[in-house]
Amino acid sequence: MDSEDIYENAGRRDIKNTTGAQTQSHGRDEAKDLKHRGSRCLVLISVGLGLICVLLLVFIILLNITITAERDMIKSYKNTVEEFNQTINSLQHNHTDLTQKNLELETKVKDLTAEKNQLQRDFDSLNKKNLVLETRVNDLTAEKSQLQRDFDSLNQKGPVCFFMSTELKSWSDSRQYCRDRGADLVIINTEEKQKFISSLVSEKVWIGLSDRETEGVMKWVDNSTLKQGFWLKGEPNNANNEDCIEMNFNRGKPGWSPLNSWNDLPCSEKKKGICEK
Ligand code: 2F8
Ligand code: CA
Repeated sequence: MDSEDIYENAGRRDIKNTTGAQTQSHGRDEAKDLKHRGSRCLVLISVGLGLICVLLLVFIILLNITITAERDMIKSYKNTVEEFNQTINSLQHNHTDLTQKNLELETKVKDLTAEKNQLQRDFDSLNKKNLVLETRVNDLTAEKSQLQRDFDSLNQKGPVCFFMSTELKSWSDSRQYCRDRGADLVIINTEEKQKFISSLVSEKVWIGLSDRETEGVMKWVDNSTLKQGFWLKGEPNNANNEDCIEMNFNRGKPGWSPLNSWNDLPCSEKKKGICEK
């Protein structure tokens, strides 16, 4: 029952009771009571609404706090994401730098490897040249020693002289011819001597070289072995049991030269000999 009904009913009752005074006073009390109850209802309703408002307010405040907290969290996430992005960018930058440096280093390594290979080739080539030069130095040292020995020997012997036998004889008889005169068939162990003897002769002559003892092992009359020969092309060929050596004089012969003039012949052939004293 709302307040209007209450007042309406109360009014109706007032009209019904207009005839009696007792009934009038009783009606006034009821109206008062109704009014009082209506006021209480209003207070209760107001309190309820107030409570609802307070609850709503609390709810709104809590909601606001939650929203603010979530907003802060989102902000913090955003900051973190931004930091991650910056870190990723920086890492990408570093990666690009490192890739570039790696490429540069690879190129450098390639260049250095090529340079190293070139240096190795130069080194090998120089090593080969050095070996050749060392061999040459050794040869020249040996030659110098030989020349020194020859020089000493000549110094001991006194002046050297060469002469040619006057008769045509076998190699042995020609040697004997020289020995009879305090000499022996000539030993030729240098280019200079070969050229010199060659310039003296104008016919084929015996020299002091043979392989009579052992075929193929040429020995001089002082028993030393042959070191350097001045052979005609294709000689010695032992064509007909040929163990004794002549200095050939045939300037028209193909391949002949002052440094290419020796030939092996049968020792029995008769020719003059060059003696050395
Ligand atoms: O008389 C022997 C002599 O004969 C030739 O020379 C003329 C041989 N030469 C060649 O075969 C090229 C010599 O070797 C040989 O001693
Ligand atoms: Ca020969």
